[in-house]
Amino acid sequence: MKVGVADTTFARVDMGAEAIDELRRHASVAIERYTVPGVKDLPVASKILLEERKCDIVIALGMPGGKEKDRMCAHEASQGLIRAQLMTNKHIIEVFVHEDEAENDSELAWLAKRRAREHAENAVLLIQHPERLVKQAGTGQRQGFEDAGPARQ
Ligand code: RDL
Ligand code: RDL
Ligand code: RDL
Repeated sequence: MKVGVADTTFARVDMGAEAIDELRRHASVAIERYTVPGVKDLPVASKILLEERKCDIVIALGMPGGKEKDRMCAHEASQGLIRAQLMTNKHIIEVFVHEDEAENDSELAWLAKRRAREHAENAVLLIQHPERLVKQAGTGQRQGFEDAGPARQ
């Protein structure tokens, strides 16, 4: 199994390194990294990782800033990532951490690292153990902050 890791220099946390460290716990996983300037560059980097560098799945990590134009930028990047998935019929796990999700720098670093690791785990499950995700269906999983958990009657 080969996992592509696409990340950005715009992000204020090295989310790519965090995802790779998590992936390295799985001996059977080969890793290919591609770093671009910002989130809008992630769709083509991801498509190249899937098509030319023969990855089975890509983890695309980025950090939209807190301004309105950054949110627009993130939405556009997200649309591009979805298009790239439909063009290749392969998953691209989008790991975005909005800068304004965190109260301060230390929480931002914590959140970005934890979300990167949890989605790296999701990528491995999607390819190698999809039945384990079926077991988690409807359980209110979140990446980064606490899981929401199942709604109870
Ligand atoms: O193609 C070069 C850039 O346009 C591209 O890297 C953009 O994604 C960069 N960028 C913005 O121009 C912007 O206004 C980013 C953000 N906001 C942002 O919030 N997060 C990014 N890039 O990763
Ligand atoms: O590719 C990995 C994730 O980006 C993807 O699974 C998203 O759909 C996860 N997600 C969000 O990132 C988000 O901000 C979800 C929601 N909100 C949401 O409200 N409901 C979801 N997913 O099912
Ligand atoms: O319930 C609180 C959060 O889950 C919610 O605010 C999400 O929208 C936060 N979020 C993002 O903004 C995002 O871009 C999440 C993801 N990506 C994600 O991949 N996984 C999350 N939240 O759990």
